Amino acid sequence: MTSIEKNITELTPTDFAITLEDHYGAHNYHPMPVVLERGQGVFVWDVENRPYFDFLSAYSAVNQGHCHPRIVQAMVEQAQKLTLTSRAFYNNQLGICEKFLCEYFGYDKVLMMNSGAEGGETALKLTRKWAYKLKGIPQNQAKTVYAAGNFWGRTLAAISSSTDPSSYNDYGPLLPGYIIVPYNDLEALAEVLKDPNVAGFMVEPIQGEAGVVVPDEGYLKKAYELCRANNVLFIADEVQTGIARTGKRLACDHEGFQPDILILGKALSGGTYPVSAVLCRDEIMLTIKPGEHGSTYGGNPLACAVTMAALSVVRDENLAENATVMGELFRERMRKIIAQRPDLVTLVRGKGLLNAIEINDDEESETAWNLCLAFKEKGLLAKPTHGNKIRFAPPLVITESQMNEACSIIENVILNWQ
Ligand code: IF1
Repeated sequence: MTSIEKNITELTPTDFAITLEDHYGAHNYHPMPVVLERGQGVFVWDVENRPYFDFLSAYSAVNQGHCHPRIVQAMVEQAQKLTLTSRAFYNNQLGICEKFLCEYFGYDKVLMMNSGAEGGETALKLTRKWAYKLKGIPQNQAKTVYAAGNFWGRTLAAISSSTDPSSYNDYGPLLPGYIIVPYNDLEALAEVLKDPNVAGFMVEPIQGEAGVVVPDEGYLKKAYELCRANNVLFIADEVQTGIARTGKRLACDHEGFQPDILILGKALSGGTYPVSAVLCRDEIMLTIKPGEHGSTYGGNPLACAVTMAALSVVRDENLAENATVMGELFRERMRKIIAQRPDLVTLVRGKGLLNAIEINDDEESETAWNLCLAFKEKGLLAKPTHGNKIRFAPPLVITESQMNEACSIIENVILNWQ
């Protein structure tokens, strides 16, 4: 027996799982000390059979709730028939899924990939192709604009736009051709758009990783209009905000405009399978020719079956409407807590069921982490972001009584905090 095998034999199921991950897995995460085994709707259970409200929803991938029966059924049925063909051949699910996606979101064409980061990469490649083929930018001169605080994944293209050193430190050289402007700043955007070599502006309608930063009302629409006036593509990263999370089909729907390029991921599969998609007009999509982009798993029949089921659930169960109502209830309850403990919690912000509270402590302090540990002890899972913010994003299927119960857990912990 190796030393690890000797040591793990007497551990609790929780410590056993944590010890194995620690010993054999890369240390690229710092999870909360809870080991989950199953999930249903808004709840997950740990290996000791303790239930928790899931107020992270796998970073908004599980909008439809854990193991939604309709999605799982579609998955199992398709998995028993055909899972992967590669794009070297046609499959009978891709076309109907592409039609479904185009009609659901109102675009001419869609390109399916797997992760959100790949969706972002695809959008960037489309933007550059469009810049050279149609806008007439000289080869290798195209620039793309991003907002400070952006997060769109871990690939080199994604971290090249990051303003967070923990994302990009020691991974250079990074991609050239990037411009960063402050978020929620139209003047700064207008200024950089004057450069004729700017091809696109990629932005999250609400910045998730940055701590659920909601821009001023009208910012997105005006940014879109500025892009339009300068023949620059507006690329919406709705990987986290899309699919009813903020109370509308897309967060951009709140301001009534259609992004030139739309990136979706996460909840496209309801948390069952990695699926992402990029949607745009023919003019943009058809700049990419056969052999110029793709992936082995992108658009596979299993992904397609799961995607159609996951989006049908969002529509049939009115999840956007529920997110609006439950989000208002949540923020109202948080405001009452803040009124009693302004020394500990300074504000609540968000839209629909993408919300965060800010803890009255600097980003290096452990208060938010310790609060999350206390929530966990009382049966609710949430995670701090950027040190002093706690994101709350339950599955959109949450009921009013479940929301009230969850808010009471948060309330009890905060009001009794020393
Ligand atoms: C991690 C946060 C969330 C995203 C937006 C693209 C992607 C993401 C707006 C890439 C991914 C993640 C991934 C996860 C942590 C996380 C996150 F904590 F960083 F802030 F969700 F809020 N666009 N978000 O939020 O999608 O390639 O991961 O499928 O640890 O990287 P992906």
